[in-house]
Amino acid sequence: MFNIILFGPPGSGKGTQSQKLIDKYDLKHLSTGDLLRSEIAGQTPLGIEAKNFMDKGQLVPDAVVIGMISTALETNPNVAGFLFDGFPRTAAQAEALDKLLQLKKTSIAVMLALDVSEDELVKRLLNRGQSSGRSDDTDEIIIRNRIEEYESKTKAVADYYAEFNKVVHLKGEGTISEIFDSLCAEIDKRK
Ligand code: B4P
Repeated sequence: MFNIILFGPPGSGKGTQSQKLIDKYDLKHLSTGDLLRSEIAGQTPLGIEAKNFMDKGQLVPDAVVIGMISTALETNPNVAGFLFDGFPRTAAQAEALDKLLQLKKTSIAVMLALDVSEDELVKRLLNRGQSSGRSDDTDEIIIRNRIEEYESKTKAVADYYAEFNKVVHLKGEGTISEIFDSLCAEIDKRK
């Protein structure tokens, strides 16, 4: 199996690039943001709990997202690999992911981290909010809160994988296809 983490702050292009990468490399896309939004749409107890956090721009509790990923790994036993998008977002999630992958006798090949300036992130998310109607994309205070959560809780996840020499930082500003090409170049070096 070939497993990748696509990493970066909210609005850095993880979701956008994931769609293109899964097509090219035939990977199973696991986006915790998408999984949570589908629980919210289905008005499940998990979705109702998660919505309270997401609407404030806060991270959803670790136990909730780790449980979702564990289920997703179990229900996809025969894939070529996973593309993790928006997960792990805390050190506890990173440790849990390593253990889950060990059980499957596999590991993370590389973490690709997209670097984007804060002004550009806010601009992109407000822009998406106008068309998507996503409640966490329409209010600049909530967007800034998400970026703060990233700075205080998520950024350290890159340090965790850096200890194993698994992190590559890439410029996340430029056209979508330029960024896609630089992601593919890093993946192709490792496949
Ligand atoms: P996510 O769904 O993961 O969303 P995101 O980080 O906001 O966005 P993403 O990075 O995928 O968006 P993209 O840049 O592609 O998380 C939402 C919430 O869910 C979190 O705040 C949290 O509450 C919760 N959550 C999710 N995972 C969790 C976890 N593991 N633990 C706890 N809580 C969790 O797109 C942004 C915009 O930029 C788009 O409009 C796109 O078109 C545009 N764009 C992309 N690339 C561009 C480029 N190169 N140039 C210009 N615009 C670009």
